[in-house]
Amino acid sequence: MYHLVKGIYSNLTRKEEYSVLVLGLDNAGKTTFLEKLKSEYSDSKKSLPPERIAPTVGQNVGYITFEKTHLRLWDLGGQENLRTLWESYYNDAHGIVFVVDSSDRKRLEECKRALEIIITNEDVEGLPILMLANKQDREDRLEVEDIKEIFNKIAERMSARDSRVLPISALSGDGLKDAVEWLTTRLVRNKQNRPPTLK
Ligand code: G3D
Ligand code: MG
Repeated sequence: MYHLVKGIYSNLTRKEEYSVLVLGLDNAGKTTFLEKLKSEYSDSKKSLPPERIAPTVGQNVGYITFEKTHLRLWDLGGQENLRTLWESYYNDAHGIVFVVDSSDRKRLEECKRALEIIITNEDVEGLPILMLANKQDREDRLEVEDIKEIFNKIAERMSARDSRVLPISALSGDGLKDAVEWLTTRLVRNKQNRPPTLK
């Protein structure tokens, strides 16, 4: 009886969890984005203040809960020599967030190439992809419309899948809620193709 009740209880309390990869060039703001998310949506609300964030070597993992959807976010190092490691995470991922530094015009080409490499990988097929035009608080930023235009050509190749470009400031938190809302809706919608992990 104990085991039966315990079984039923753990079935009822099991959590569905989605894994999201936070990718983008180094210095795009991936770690700042993850820490800001943690400070607003994780249970413990523990996060690093911006001045303590160092360049990421390896990975940071953060858990957040947004309107009953549980996300495990992987912030992977973005330096060129670390990008080849991203591939090994694709199979277990449910969605991708690609962070762009809107104020870094010089690296937009590199950024496009990095995104192209991701979306042409067959393990990523069908996954929702959210592109974040970050650092929108900076005066020298490109507007989100300009970023959209640049990435539209790539997005055309993602025909059947959900993709979106949204403006944010990971530093101030502006746009964060819209981003998480868009993402969680798409992850749940894509549940049949990539079922969440049960915890
Ligand atoms: P990464 O993890 O993608 O490599 P980081 O990037 O999160 O380490 O951020 C790189 C730098 O960009 C940091 O500045 C960080 O404060 C800054 N940054 C991140 N997001 C924003 C944003 O929305 N607005 C502004 N203005 N700056 C941002 P430092 O000076 O510490 O290198
Ligand atoms: Mg980092």
